[in-house]
Amino acid sequence: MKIKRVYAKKVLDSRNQSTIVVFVKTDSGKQWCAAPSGKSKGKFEKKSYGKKGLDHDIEYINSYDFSKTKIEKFADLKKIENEVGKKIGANSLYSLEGGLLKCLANVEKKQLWQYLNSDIKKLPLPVGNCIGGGMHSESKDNGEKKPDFQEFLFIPQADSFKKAVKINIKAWKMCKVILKEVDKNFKKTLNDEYAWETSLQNEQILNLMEDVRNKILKHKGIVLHIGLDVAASTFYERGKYKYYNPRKFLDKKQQISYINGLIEKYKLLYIEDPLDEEDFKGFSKILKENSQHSLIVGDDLTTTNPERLKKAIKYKSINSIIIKPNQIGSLIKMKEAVELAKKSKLKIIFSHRSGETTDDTLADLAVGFDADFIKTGVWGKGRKEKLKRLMQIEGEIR
Ligand code: 2PG
Ligand code: MG
Repeated sequence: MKIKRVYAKKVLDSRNQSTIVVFVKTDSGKQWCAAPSGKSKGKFEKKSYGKKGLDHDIEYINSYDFSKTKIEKFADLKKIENEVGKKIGANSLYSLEGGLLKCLANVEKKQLWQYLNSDIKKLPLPVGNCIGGGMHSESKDNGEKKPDFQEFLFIPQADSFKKAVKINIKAWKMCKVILKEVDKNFKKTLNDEYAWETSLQNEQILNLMEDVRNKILKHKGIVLHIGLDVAASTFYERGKYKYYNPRKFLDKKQQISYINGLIEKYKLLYIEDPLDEEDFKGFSKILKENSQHSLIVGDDLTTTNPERLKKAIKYKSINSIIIKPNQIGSLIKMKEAVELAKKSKLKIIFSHRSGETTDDTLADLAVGFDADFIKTGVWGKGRKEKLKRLMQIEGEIR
């Protein structure tokens, strides 16, 4: 494949902050890929941009001569990483590699997911953020509280992806109706990921979600699971998990038993980052209790990094992993993480970031890498594009 032109520029994400988009022109066609940006980032994520920042990454990509770089297959992205990977950050590298990869698919006249794996038998299940707290939600100036957990998730199972998305939207609308009744501070505002903002406490929300689940389950043939992204590192400080709503400080042991209790009480299917990002051993205590019935998911713990995943496997910390391409930047390393996770029988969840663009590459990656779930939010700008793309793929493979 002959690379004719590579052009990078700034684009605004859903939080109106600048991120990067890269356009790639080759003899097989033109493609683009934009990077999202996280807010509750893991400490071990690769930096989004190089030392001199986004503008410098853009200048660097725009002035680099790619005409002599021969890219013929996925593994050749390594050449890009060797040549420019050390000079730019993870967002820039991901956008560049994503654009090139889509052009490689063009060479074979395939869509990206087909290029990665044309023998796909399943689509991922949608994981939808219905109610939000933590770093993704605003605290109101009048001192109103927000939930300490970051994401309250619904995970529907249905006989099609489209139906599953519809169930999530229905559940999200029902959450609004109940929040209006039970939260006197509810202002119908949505957070970064289009989840409802509320002043309710974690367990009040879980009760509300059970209510929604029971109402929806009345419809035959529907399964609706409840999940959480605790994002525990965001409120962990010097040995304590600091809760504000209601105020309580838990030590590591107390946090583990609190989480185990919630899993049991609410039959949680999915719990992401229940503990701090350095606590591999603590995760393994939660997994040991719950491995038969729940997904204990690493995000900030593993940061799509094969080395950290190896450690999580060694300690038996998790049975599921979040894959966010821009946490690591390198698609080669991302693939390595996915393959290692599969080998160890972990469930795979491809995930959006809280600041999103309208790019839908994530959907093709999730399908092509045979993910079990995709976490994209329920709907809304930056989210719906990925969900629509999955529905389109569903139409093609059925
Ligand atoms: C997470 C993500 C996405 P952020 O913690 O899982 O929901 O948040 O993109 O802010 O890191
Ligand atoms: Mg997370």
